[in-house]
Amino acid sequence: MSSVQTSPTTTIKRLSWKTARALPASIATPSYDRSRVVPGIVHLGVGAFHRAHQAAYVDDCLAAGETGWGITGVSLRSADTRDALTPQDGLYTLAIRSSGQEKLRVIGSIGSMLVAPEDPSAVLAALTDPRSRIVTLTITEKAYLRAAGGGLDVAHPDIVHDLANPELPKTAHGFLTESLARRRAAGVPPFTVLCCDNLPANGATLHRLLTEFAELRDARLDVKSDAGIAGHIAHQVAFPSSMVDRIVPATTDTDRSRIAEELGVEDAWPVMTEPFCQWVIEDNFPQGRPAWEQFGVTMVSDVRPFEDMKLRLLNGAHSAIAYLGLLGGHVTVDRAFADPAIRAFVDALWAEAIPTLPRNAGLDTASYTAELAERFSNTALAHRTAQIANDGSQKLPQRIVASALECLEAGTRPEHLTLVIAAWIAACEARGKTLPESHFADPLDVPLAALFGRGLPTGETVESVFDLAGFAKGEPGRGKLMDLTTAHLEQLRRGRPAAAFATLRI
Ligand code: CS2
Repeated sequence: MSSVQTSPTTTIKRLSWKTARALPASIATPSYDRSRVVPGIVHLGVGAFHRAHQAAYVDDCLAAGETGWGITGVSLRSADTRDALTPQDGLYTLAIRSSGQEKLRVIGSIGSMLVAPEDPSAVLAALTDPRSRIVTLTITEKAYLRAAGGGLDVAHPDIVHDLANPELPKTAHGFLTESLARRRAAGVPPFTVLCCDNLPANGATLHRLLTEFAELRDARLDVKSDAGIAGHIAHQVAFPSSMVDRIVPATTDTDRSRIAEELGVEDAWPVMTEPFCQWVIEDNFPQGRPAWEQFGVTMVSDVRPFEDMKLRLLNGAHSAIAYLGLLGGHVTVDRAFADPAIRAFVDALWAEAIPTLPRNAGLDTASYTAELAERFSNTALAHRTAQIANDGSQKLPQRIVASALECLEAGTRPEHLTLVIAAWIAACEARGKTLPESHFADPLDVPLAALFGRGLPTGETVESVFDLAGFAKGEPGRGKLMDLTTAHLEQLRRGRPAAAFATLRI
């Protein structure tokens, strides 16, 4: 039996299929026979979000008797999740937390785990296995390697590497393209690619980026376009878009100890989440799919309205709360949201963004924002503002900049939206000063630090940041957005967010 050595004298049993049978009755455990489950889904990016969301839906399907959809989890970077879960037979605890309540459930849908940098061939083998009919992804915005402006970042070292070494890829693009090529050569139908990241039109976006990558690969291998893999990916592979939603704060050591006490055995990596869970998927799965709709998933023909509403209202507000919260000294979302100035700001932000959402799509924005307000007030989650603050340059385009540009087109002034951009810049500038140096991170940290080091006037700083991040690239409203952002950043540079709020008369 696997175990954890906690001190020279005590050995605590580890969560596993065997120990799960003896857990307290209040904890739900998988009731299915895992030896009958075959791997049907390969998931890239097996982090906490996937384990709180998709893996739980698949666990429901397996509990209902499906056997063809076990998950092979792949980490594209670190071995941490594999190291934590493999000794537990892939099992882990999902803690569903609301103010004053916690429900525990053990999830068993992840059958095995692979670490791409350790063994890229094993990942390619899993992706090429004819039983793998769906590949899902939660690799975060930055792993799509988009250049400023949206196309593939062809100069990125990992893209350059993967084009030169197609059999030893590092990126999702490299793995997907090589395995689709091998499947085609072996006469195995392509898997369906289901993107689950917070990008607009995420399936279509990945489809475009992958086709671009495959075109470069074909050109390098000197393959004629009709024989190349790019045409196959462009025309024969399905990329349904999906909207995913569940708030998943990072697990802390306190969480680990509490869960171990509840279970009576050690779980090296339990996942914390909220009761709310939503998944809306475009129903385009030529090789079949689990009966997700029986477990609360909404299958639709066009995910766009749901996606826009979620990105602009939930994620947009999250980023606002994160940066304004950090500048105002709030460590968690619920504490920041309880600050009357931030709460009023978020209401005003929603009022600005809502008119940019698709009309006649049946969206009920009033109940959506009321529910968001409840979710943001969940005191049991302790969702850190610094966690959401990560990767702002990758997140703000779809959460904030897109709606701000549409406000301008419609003739309204996106004052609150541009204040979020200014707050992101101010929070980045504050690191190493009023905020700890590595409080949060961004792929642009190195050029941003160089830029801030030049001590430029506010307007020039804003323009350089827009250039670096590609915000509103080529858009007629870019100048106006920069002006509004500059006015807010002037205020924020002078003091606390209160000064900037005052301009907005909050
Ligand atoms: C958050 C999201 O960290 C972030 O950027 O806004 O992870 C958010 O919690 C999820 O999208 C909720 O579904």
